[in-house]
Amino acid sequence: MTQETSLLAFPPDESGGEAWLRYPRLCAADASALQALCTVNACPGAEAALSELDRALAGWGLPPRTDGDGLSLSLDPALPEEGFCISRPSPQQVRLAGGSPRGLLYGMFHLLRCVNCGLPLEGASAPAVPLRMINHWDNLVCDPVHGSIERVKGGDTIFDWTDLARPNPRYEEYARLLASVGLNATCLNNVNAEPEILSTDMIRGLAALASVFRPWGLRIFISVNFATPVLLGELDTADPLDARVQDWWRNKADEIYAAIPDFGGFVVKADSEGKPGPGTYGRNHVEGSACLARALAPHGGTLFWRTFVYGRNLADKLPDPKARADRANHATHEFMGLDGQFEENVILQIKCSAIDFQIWEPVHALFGKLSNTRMCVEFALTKEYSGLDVHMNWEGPYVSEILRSPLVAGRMDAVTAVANLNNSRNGFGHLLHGASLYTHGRLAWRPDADPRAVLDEYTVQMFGPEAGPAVSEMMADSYDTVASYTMPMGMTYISEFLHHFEPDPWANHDGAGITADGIGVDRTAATGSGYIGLYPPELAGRFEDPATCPLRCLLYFHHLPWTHSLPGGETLIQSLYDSYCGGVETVRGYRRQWRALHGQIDLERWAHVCEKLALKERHAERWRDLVCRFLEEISGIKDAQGRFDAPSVHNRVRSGYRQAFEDYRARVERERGVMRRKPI
Ligand code: GCW
Repeated sequence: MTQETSLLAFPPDESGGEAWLRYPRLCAADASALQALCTVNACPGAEAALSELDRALAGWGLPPRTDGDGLSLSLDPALPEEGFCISRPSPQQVRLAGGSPRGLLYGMFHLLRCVNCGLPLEGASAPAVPLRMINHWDNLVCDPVHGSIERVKGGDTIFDWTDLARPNPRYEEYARLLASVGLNATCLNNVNAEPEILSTDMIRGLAALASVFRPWGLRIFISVNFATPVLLGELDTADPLDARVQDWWRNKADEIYAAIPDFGGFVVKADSEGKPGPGTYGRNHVEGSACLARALAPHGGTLFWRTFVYGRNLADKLPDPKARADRANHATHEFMGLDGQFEENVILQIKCSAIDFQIWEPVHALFGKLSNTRMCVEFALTKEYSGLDVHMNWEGPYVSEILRSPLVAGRMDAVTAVANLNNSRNGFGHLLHGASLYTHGRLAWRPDADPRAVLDEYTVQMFGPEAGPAVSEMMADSYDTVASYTMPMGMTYISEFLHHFEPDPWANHDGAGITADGIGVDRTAATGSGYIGLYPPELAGRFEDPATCPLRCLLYFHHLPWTHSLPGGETLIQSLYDSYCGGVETVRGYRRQWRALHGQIDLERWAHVCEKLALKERHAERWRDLVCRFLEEISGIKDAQGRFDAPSVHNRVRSGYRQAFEDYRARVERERGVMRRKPI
């Protein structure tokens, strides 16, 4: 074979920007189904569904659709509003009915996915959770530390915040992508919200975006700063019990709904990490949320009130200093006494876990303490503590475990996640991190779905039926792998302060409970901070005893001596060394697995992942070397195999992060100063 012919054998290059909506030529397709999809008889309201069908037909290399009876699209009010039903009265006929135009749209995406994946077309489905959402942490103004998106590397915001109304074809692609996995709501800006999001200019821009998103069933939410009336200079207080403040929010909501009749509502981060909230005015979360919720209620709007609060003065609720010192306790104690008191249109948005998106952090105990309050579970696709966009990392097994937990399953009004979308060429920074958004949408729709089956759908659509399964194989355990060489066994927070990316155990190990005598945080009810006692008895019983506590969250719940013996007989410290070393070996294996796909995947996407995996390997080695050397130093116990005796290229982190962190702190303080200077 000449060089020329061998190059021609490669599939044509792709940017990855279409993510899973590629519609490549199909090799082993159901020919009569394809033929059926070319002649269509559609009801009104099916426009978006039809436009997606047209894209698919063109991608598959089929003739443009004509009128006919192959595929019929209809509305059936007996179906759930967002649900659909697909039947096949004969091989040449496909019937798709939706409960509404949105149901039809989701049904169309389902149909096209099934064709792409070679799955049977027939079936019915409806979402288990009404609000399926993502939260962007995009900044209106570039943050000096985070840039245009908080916690997202590898790309900038996709929204032009200087002029949201300026048309951009990417906005529609974005809405299609979200709709294709059943997401129906998006909150566009950072929960650390700038007050300008509520300016009249911005509302005009949001209205323009809403009209692009509307055909795709996507409703807009925005994050708002609790002190907006003060920060915009319009009032001298944001006290939620002050009638002027209540009027201000009512007028603002009226203004928004006049421009965006189907506006979703607000997301609020209040009294959290220096942000103002009802606490600023001596009020509680019920009073604070009611003020905004009542403004939205007449328009059918929803208020998401985040529970991510910690470090507040909880002496009244937590007299025991040990309990108070453990941040895991804070949100639960702050909110559990308020159950049943929130307005009907308030949904508490609760992070999946109590500290902050740590790897394998167990389900947040607060979920179990609320029985009369609407709830939303918040995940992070951003991988803030698990490698950002550098480390291939598919969190499906973790997300699925949380969604299936008895504290969460069947109890959520909404499921959301911090979005990892950006303006990079492939939309995610790391091409394979589209799998996170894909899985989020599919599991929000059906929380009990098998995450591995979802991953398989994604990889087949991304890489075809030949390469797809091998890619799934490589990604399936990638979350555990990241844990194994960063923070295994439920260890928390030993990365640097600022970006949570580099290992920095010397500077930051208190949160992981690392001392000369052992590792882990004692959260037991018997001797520790008492966090375990906040779980229902069955779970608490399992977590309380190190012998029954799942290994992957052992150090989250227990402080154990270095020589503690694990079920396999090895000591804790040795098994940590083995975990770090094993993790690096697994990453090397991923590189081999990916290299073996050379020629089966177009060169551009293949080379991109190759490069990312090379970075991952180097960075995994860095984690291994830095953390294991630190562990040897602090425990005084060497690795039995002497793997860290030789000098390492990885030295202690001396990167200036600390200074950058201080600068950031100073900025937060300045902002607080602004708040204080206003007469309140
Ligand atoms: O995990 C922390 C992050 C902050 C984030 C905060 C939150 C948006 O470090 O960057 O702020 O959580 O969830 O509010």
